Amino acid sequence: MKRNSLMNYATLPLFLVALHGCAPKNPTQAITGDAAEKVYVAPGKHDEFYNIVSGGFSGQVTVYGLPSGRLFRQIPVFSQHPESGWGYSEETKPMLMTSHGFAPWDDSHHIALSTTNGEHDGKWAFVNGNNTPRIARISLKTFRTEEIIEIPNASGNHSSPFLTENSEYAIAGTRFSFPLDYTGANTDVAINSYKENFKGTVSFVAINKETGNMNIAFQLLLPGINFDLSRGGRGPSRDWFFFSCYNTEQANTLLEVNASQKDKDFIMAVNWKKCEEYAKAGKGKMLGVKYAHNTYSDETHSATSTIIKEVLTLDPKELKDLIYFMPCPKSPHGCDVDPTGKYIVGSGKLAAIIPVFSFDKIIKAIGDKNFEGEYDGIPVLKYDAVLHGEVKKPGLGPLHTEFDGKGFAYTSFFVSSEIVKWDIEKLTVVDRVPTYYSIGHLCIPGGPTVKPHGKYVIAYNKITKDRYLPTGPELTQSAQLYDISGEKMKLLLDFPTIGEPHYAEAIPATLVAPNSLKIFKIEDNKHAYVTKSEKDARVVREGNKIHVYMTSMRSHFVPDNIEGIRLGDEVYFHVTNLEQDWDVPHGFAVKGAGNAELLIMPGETATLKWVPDRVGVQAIYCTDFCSALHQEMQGYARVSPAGSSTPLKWSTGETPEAGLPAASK
Ligand SMILES: [Cu+2]
Repeated sequence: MKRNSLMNYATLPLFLVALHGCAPKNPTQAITGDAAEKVYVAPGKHDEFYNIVSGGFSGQVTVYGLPSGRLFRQIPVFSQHPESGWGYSEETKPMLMTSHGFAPWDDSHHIALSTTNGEHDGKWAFVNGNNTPRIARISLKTFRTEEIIEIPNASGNHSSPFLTENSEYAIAGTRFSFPLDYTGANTDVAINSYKENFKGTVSFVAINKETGNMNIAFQLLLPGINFDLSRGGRGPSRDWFFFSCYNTEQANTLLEVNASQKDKDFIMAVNWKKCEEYAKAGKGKMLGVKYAHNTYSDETHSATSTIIKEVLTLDPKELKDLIYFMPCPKSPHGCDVDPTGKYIVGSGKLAAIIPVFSFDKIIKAIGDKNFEGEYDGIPVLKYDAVLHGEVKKPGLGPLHTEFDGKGFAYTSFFVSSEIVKWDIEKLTVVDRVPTYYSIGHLCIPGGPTVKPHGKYVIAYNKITKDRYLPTGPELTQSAQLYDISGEKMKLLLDFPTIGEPHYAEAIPATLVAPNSLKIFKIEDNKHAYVTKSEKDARVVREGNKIHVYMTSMRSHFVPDNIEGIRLGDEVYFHVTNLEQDWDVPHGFAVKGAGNAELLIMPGETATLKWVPDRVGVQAIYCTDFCSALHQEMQGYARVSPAGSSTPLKWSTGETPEAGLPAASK
């Protein structure tokens, strides 16, 4: 057996390399004559779509315009971001708290835009953190992260944060099974006791319809296998959720060989309505856990982090009619539901076909108890009983599928580096187009909704190679835009991305732009240290803490001269930007601060903590070029020795020359 495994180990990578050799040889020829015209957005004109893209190992989310591919914004989510002070300012530090403490990084993979009745509603974007399992919610009004919830009993939160049809729930499925770490669990076990001791979970995170606020409603306890991707049903299948599962071999080492032994793994069908019913009926069990729930308020401009200590779990081994496995060839990755909700597409990374499952047949097979057996106490439906059909010879290495709403599916093929368009009813391939190179996810605007907006498909590629000017060993990450309005797909544009782009969604600008917030109203600012006018600016000592109530306005700070700070003090600069004009942020920085700058939006308050490490006078200044006299927007903070008697003093406009009036004090 061992020899056999090693032989597979040796030959499999070669097989994949050989397949990779199928990548197109003549990349520039694929471009069509009218491409430039189709992606050109004239200066001053707006794009038709927002493309909201996960930032991969940057842990952030980026926003581009389509069809231009222009970068608009990098939204800080799971990682500190010096550009805006995210995770550095006192207000935002709690957003990065986890049960492991302060975690200033994650690996974000998938975007899910909120939907109502299965259609984009333009309210929120959700994104998963893989490494420290988390889901974040971004407001599409402010393009800021408003909430992050950690997922307990999870490891590698990959099949996440996909949504139900009315955004009732976001999903978080563990990728790695492991000895679950709820209170009292035995976690100190031998790794090769995988089959016995390792388990998986899928969490249903409820979303408040009005506020978007999340809470973990319940968690399913599942067999120890890997959960990869998922999609909520829609229309007839709206009460169900589908997950691709691999490593049903339950291997704990050399998975590239040992998790590729079986011809078929599973797609797991979960009746989430039933789960909800059982959870409400008290059929679950509370387990002791520890996870962080962080929320950011636009009223206080501050975040709070709370540790939660229990989670409701449901055990499908006891509650029999919650989940079913469907055999799916081979090591499935993508698991996608078409806009009608009638078909579920599995994409086996090592499969030579694409299986398409029929929701009607799944329901019938469940009713008829048409099972081929059980897997770890869960019924396994018969493959032939639930199959709509197979797409034959579609390509090599299918990963993900999106839909155009006109009866066609578009599947990405990593190994053969192409997008393949096929007819969902007839299961026939109708077009294929090369990608440069090795596409992972793909996105059609509205592709995962009941009403795709069509028009384009975007390829998010894993390898860039020769597509851009070289920048040393590391090349830019990249995406490609294709026109799908006609019968044949046409390559229009390459555009660079920040971080490895995993999944993305695109939404018509008309659903988002009109609601975009321009300023925070200063009168609504409820920050604990707000300064609403220059006359209220002051400096307050509380023991060794100094609170500077500071304002910024073009082009000065009040106060801009501060004395009486002593070595050993902690200084908190609470800067309120008094501007009430769109797109006039001010920055704040001080020499010797061990964190980033602040970037403060009009009407907002933000706090920078400074612990001076030496005696002297340090400059403070605005970091965002705000006006013609931005370079004059500066001041000084004097630090005296510990125990000094220098009085606490602050001012703006006070000069040694007699007769010059103080601008304020
Ligand atoms: Cu400024």
